[in-house]
Amino acid sequence: MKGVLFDLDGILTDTAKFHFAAWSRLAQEELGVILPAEFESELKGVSRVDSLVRIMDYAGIMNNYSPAEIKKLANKKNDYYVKAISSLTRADILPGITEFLDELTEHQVACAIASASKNAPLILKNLGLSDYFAAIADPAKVAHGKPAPDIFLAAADTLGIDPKECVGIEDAVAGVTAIKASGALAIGVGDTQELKEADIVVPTTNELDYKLLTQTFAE
Ligand code: B16
Ligand code: MG
Repeated sequence: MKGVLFDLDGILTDTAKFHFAAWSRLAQEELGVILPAEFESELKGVSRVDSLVRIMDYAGIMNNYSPAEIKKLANKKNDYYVKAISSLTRADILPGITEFLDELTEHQVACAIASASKNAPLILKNLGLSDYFAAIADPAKVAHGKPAPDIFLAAADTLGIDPKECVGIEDAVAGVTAIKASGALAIGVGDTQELKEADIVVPTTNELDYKLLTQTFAE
């Protein structure tokens, strides 16, 4: 095992609540709909524009907007979101993550980010984690979002490591599917049943450690 490909939202920090708050505000102000709570998990790993399309679909107004108007709405949501994540600090790193990254550094395992978020560099900076990652795959440069493997393939490629020698870590079903399709081994963080496609599932980020990675590889 030579590399670890990290999802960001839900693995390094919990930004789903900020995404949901920003989408809820936009939906209420601009589309006149209240989003049900389920949208918080339904939009995990889904790209910005695809999230908006799903929300418009829910509101039954998809056909009323031009591509330019959709872009404007997506930008407005991003303004709300960026404002919210500006308050992120080291205290917002999920349990066990810093220790896990220290262990990987110690064992000279390369780390990359495979996130759908175009805000990944800013989030890493605010969390003080940028230096742990040799690469951040650019979601703007990949053809297909998760569950397609593209972002994980791009992350492994930027590290210069074969995906088969990598482990991907994800909290979303679409993300686990993407990891498996890339050829990397998948560790899911969350519900065993929901993430059953993963090679191994742990309940929280606290259980992530180097030993678990080597065990997953040995199986
Ligand atoms: P942005 P991940 C995903 O990140 C989020 O889970 C998803 O809710 C969000 O819409 C997407 O990034 C795009 O984010 O609007 O910041 O570009 O889970 O793939 O790290
Ligand atoms: Mg995620």
